[in-house]
Amino acid sequence: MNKCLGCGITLQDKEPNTLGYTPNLDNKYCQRCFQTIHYNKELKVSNLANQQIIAKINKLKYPTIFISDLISLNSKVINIYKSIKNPKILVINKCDLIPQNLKLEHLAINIKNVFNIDDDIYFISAKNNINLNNILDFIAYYKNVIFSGETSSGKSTLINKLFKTNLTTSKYANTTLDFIKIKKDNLLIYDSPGLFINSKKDLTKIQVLTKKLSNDFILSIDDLKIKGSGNITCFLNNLCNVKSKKEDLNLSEHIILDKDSDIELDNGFIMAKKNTQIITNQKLNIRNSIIRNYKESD
Ligand SMILES: Nc1nc2c(ncn2[C@@H]2O[C@H](COP(=O)(O)OP(=O)(O)OP(=O)(O)O)[C@@H](O)[C@H]2O)c(=O)[nH]1
Ligand SMILES: [Mg+2]
Repeated sequence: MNKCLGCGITLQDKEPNTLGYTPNLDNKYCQRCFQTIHYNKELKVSNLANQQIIAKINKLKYPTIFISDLISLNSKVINIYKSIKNPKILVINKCDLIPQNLKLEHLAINIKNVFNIDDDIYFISAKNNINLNNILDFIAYYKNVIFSGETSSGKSTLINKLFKTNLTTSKYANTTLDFIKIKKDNLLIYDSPGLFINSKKDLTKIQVLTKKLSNDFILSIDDLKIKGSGNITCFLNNLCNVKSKKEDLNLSEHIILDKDSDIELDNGFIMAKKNTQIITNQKLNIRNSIIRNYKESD
């Protein structure tokens, strides 16, 4: 059976409402990919289980290029990254969106230390062709590699850039539906379905907000409510809904930070200095800060 060149699903011409449908089996792309490519339509599908995808990656045993971005990178993502047993590198894509005053080489060192990672870390932009040579070197060395990572991290975009393929890419989740084997010269490349780890928003811009916490004003970032004392800097997906309102709310989680820390969110993180007092409505995931010597000026 032929597979769709865009998303990897097996093509079929019997069930229009089932994945892989195409009215003509001579077509190279399924109808879903066709509509995504030409009409930028979102056609939702359910997520594959992360364990199933990781099990296949570990079974293939090929060195793995794991892709994330600065806003999505958190302990949940790193735990899944670490469950890949193959030789691997961590690639932080979309570096074109990272504020210029964050130095990428410092960030890479801090991320290694904070998350205890021995593998190489590279910041790249698939969109703007930044630092793609490091990825090409890894591929040239190992010859057979798998691209993995969270949905919408830019795996298929990167493969298209590197190998001039026409994989389907989109701003919506779950674009690639199955493993796609690509042979180029003496290389064997696998694209893979995205992992579903964070609740995702389409990342087109990172907003940086510096706020002074107070006990009277409640800062809301999507569902998170936060008050306290001290200064914080938020690095957030631009689509996060941020509000600050004078409000008397009874919040139950109290924390005093004993070192410079980041509060991990699904679509960003909040950097808070040592001794910041935080009161929130949620249990927080806190890590040592990956930002050091942050200077506000751009
Ligand atoms: N700003 C920016 N956007 C990027 C970059 N690389 C990819 N994107 C965008 O990220 C979105 C997702 O890209 P895809 O290549 O479809 O992501 P994927 O990881 O293959 O997603 P799944 O197939 O769902 O797992 C698209 O809107 C891309 O244009 C980048 O370097 N910078
Ligand atoms: Mg993809």
